[in-house]
Order: sequence, then structure tokens, then C-alpha cells
Amino acid sequence: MIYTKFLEWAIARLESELGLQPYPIPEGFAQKTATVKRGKETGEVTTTSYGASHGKLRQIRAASVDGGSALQVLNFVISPHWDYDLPFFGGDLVTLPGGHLIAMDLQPLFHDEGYRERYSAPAMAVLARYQEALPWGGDFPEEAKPFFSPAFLWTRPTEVTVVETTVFAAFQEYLQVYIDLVKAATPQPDRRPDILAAQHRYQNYRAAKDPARGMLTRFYGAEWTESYIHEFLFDLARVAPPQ
Ligand code: DBV
Repeated sequence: MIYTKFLEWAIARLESELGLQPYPIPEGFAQKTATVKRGKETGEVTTTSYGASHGKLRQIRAASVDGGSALQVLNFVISPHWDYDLPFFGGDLVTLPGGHLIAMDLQPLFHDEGYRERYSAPAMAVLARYQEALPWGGDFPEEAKPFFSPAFLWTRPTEVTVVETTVFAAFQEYLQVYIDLVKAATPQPDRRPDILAAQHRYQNYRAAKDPARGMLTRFYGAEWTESYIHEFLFDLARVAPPQ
């Protein structure tokens, strides 16, 4: 699996810099396998979940999909606790038969100048260093734009070596910027209503528009897929305090 080293690196770095606590993975979601037809052959597609937490980070979670060399995915999202105005860390690393599709960002809760300066500027410096090697991936859903920062890295490499080297390096730098922001963050419980509202907007959007929905439904059925999306991948509505 191309993305195993990405996730292992992320967990190790989060553990060493911040320390991690467990995050419960609901029953039935830790690992799921389906047998699929590929032409005349049959193969397996396995989806594996990872979860952790931290005092400032409500949920650190990953979904890894391994369907052989033509289907590999690491979807990695860090959701801050609702007393912190930190952005989400979002990584969508996808390998399909036609090539690779890479999205990573520190996804903002707010769009004012101060927020941008504090939470997007540090990753902008990283983006600037990778923009030439990892050019803009083109076509992007308009409605997704409010959920991205100016430091959004969106690229479609054709060579797996680019993923294994340049994309891996960029991923490490984005996560390091995020970890440094987490370390510096202080709680703002008085802003909780605004923070929660923005977190709900983001999570509702991601759950409603999950680009993996079709694929996961084909493999594992609608019932399992909808629960996985709402009860684990984007689970804020399940666990948030009432507003
Ligand atoms: N995407 C997810 C989750 C996935 C996942 C939870 C468990 O949000 C995988 C797996 N993303 C996934 C797959 C595809 C994409 C595509 C399998 C390919 C879908 C296909 O071609 O059939 C960023 N991901 C995409 C696309 C975008 C993103 C723009 C192209 C498809 C499209 O235009 O909708 N994902 C999207 C996004 C973030 C993200 C907005 C934020 C970082 O994670």
C-alpha cells in the first residue's frame, strides 16, 4: 500500500510531538473486506480505520482503502476540539487506474484576514515550495471552495514515484505546520458556538458530498457505507454538545 508510510509517519510524529490518546472506532468499522470482480478475475478491497485523540484534537482518524495496485486511498482528517478555532487537517490521497489525485489542506473554520494570517500563512510558505513540482490539479467543485484555504494543495501526479517522494515530503511538511499550530493553540470556550457552527458546516458538507460514497457503496452496500460516513468518518453530529 503506497500510503501506509504516510499514515505511519503521521501517527509517529503526532505521538512524539503531542502524545495521543485512543479514539473508539464503532463496532464493524475497524476493518471491512469485500470481494470484487475485475474483468474475469476476482480481488479483494479492504478498508481499514484508524482513530486517536488529543486534548486539543477531538478526533484524528484515517480510512485506508487497499484494492490492489489500481485502488489505494488514504483519507486522513484531524478534527479539533470545539473549544479551539484550529482548522481541520484534511488529506485525501487517492490512487486510481488513471493516476493519482492528491488533496491536502489546513481547512479553515473562518475566512477573515486575522484567521488567514494565523492559520493559512504558515502552510502558504510550504505550498509555494511545492507548487512547481506539484502543479494545480484543475477542475474542482465550486461548492467546495468555502472549505479550503489559500494553501490548498491539489494535484494529479501521473508517476507513482512523485507520490512516494515529493507528495510524501509535502504531506510531512503540512502536518508539521499543523502540529506547530496545535501546540500554540489556546482554548477559547467563549467562542464555542461559532466554532461548533463552522465545524458542523464542514462536517455536514464532507458527509453529504463524500466522493468515496459511490465506491464504498459498490463494495460494502449502502447501509454500511452510510453508517461509516456518519458514525465514524464525519461523526461530529453524533458527539457534539447541543447548540
Ligand atoms: N474522500 C473522502 C473519503 C474518502 C475519499 C472519506 C474513504 O472524503 C476518497 C475515502 N476521494 C476519494 C476517492 C476519490 C476521491 C476524489 C475514492 C475518487 C472518486 C472517483 O473518482 O470515483 C477532495 N477527492 C476526490 C476529488 C476531490 C477530492 C475534489 C475528485 C472528485 C470530485 O471532484 O468530487 N476530499 C475532497 C476534499 C477533501 C477531501 C474536498 C479535503 C481535503 O478529503
